[in-house]
Amino acid sequence: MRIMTDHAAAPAATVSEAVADVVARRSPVVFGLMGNGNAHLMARLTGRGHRVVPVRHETATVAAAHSFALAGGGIAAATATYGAGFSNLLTSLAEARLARVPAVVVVGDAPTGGARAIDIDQRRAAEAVFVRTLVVDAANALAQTELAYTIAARDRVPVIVAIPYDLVDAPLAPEVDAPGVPSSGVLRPHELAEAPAVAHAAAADVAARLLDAERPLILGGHGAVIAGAGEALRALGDRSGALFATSLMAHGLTGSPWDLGVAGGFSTEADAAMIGEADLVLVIGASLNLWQLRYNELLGDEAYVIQVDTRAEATNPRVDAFHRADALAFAEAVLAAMPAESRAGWRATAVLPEHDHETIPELHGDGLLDPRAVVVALDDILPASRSITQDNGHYMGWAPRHLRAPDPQAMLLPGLALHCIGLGMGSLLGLAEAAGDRLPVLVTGDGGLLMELSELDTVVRELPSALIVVMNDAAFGMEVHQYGVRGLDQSAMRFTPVDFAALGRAMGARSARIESLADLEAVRVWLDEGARGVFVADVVISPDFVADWLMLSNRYNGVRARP
Ligand SMILES: Cc1ncc(C[n+]2csc(CCOP(=O)(O)OP(=O)(O)O)c2C)c(N)n1
Repeated sequence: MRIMTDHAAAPAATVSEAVADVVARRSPVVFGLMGNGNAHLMARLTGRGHRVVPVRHETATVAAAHSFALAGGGIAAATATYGAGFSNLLTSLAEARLARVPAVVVVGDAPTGGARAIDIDQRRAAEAVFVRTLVVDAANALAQTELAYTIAARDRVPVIVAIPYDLVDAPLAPEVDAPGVPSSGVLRPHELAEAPAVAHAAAADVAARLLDAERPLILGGHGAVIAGAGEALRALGDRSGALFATSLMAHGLTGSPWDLGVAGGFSTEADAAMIGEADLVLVIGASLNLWQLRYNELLGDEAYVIQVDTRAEATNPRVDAFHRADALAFAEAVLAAMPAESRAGWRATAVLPEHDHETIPELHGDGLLDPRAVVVALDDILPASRSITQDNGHYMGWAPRHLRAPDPQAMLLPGLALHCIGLGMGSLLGLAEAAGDRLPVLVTGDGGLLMELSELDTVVRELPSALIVVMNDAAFGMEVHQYGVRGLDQSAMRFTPVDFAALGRAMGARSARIESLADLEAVRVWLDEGARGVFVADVVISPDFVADWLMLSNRYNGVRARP
């Protein structure tokens, strides 16, 4: 994380200055785009030397704050003006909210005297994406902004701080306290703020079942990442001889050599088959959605499934026993209920599948690159100290499967909650601020990148080092392989190829067009020379190659290929 030392600032005299000063104290970095509603706020922040990353589209403000938090940086602030600035950030706000990621989002708002012709009902728009708005005034600006941070941290949600337009430059009045912390934010039906204490009997029962099982498996999810339960789960697995698997959002959760990787649609056949052999599955902080369960094909019929989660109830009928608890507290309680000596358990006989990269060809039948071969090659080239983020699209299974990451905070997959493309560049900005010495890497598609191409300017301007890998199939590959394959007209799915290497150079990045694995030498040279500045690798992949996981999904959805 780059820490900036703020200049000493005179005490806040206005509403915007008061909000800015709380933001500067609580957020190491602010991602913003200026307009009438937040000009005073942003100028106060930049004026006092606080780290502000000015972006080119408001989507990137919350997307960056989202990834900053997930990468371990803390709660970042995002800021935009009222009306158009606010509506531009709704998509990334919705994603952060659905993904349960904390952020404080400071926006302009209609004046206190009433809405003008240009105003929209921002509070209702925010409520529609389950986000709470705190409106500040001259007497509560400090307290309300502090409250926003308290709620964001406690409920793991983005919270909006709205500054009415007539108050942006209003002098502060004697401060009155903001109302106390409300018992809940704008919660969705299955969400509850706090989990109860762990019941000893439940922990003892799970401990006994883990030790009785022949082939125990621990499947950790994002809830376990949030709770910081990785080490405790690793200890639990080591004690009980269990194997591990994770959800997509918990990639590398335990760091154990006994990890079968991401469970579900992105598993290899061999890993999925092994997961299917487990006779006891302890699911901790994972939602067991259809994709995670590989369309209900992942777990064996005989497996006993225990789910531990902060949600109100089990999220899948496959669950035999449900315990509502915090992942870390529960893992520690189960560990405490076990004898001190470890047993070999499943590890005595388990042989983890080797990933046979040799069988992946460099080129697909059309003579263009096989995306899997590129990702496997990149894994060798990239330094071990790396932080990866990825946009969404047809290519999205390869990075979680083939790229190693030092920990779950270094493999971010924004957009999964809302099923959204176009958040990758914003995510890269946030990831890079929190990544320290790790090389920030974005894997994106040509469609996703073109949606947020303007942020290439921000990335080049703001990041000392970053690699952007464009999986360029000159198509909305996801749509081609889901809908083109059904016989739908493809005119709005396939495009004239875009030269991202030229675009990168024009925007001030180094770049290369990658048409063979040998062309990756350009990336290697850039890395060897110190990875200075931004490198755009325009990887020309086959538009015809279809991912195994998409074929799985098509099979499940009854999609039949038509000419
Ligand atoms: C904001 C948004 N708009 C549209 C979609 C539908 N969509 C999902 S994947 C995709 C194609 C993405 O194309 P690209 O980034 O090139 O990746 P590819 O699928 O080709 O690998 C589209 C349009 C979406 N998920 N989100």
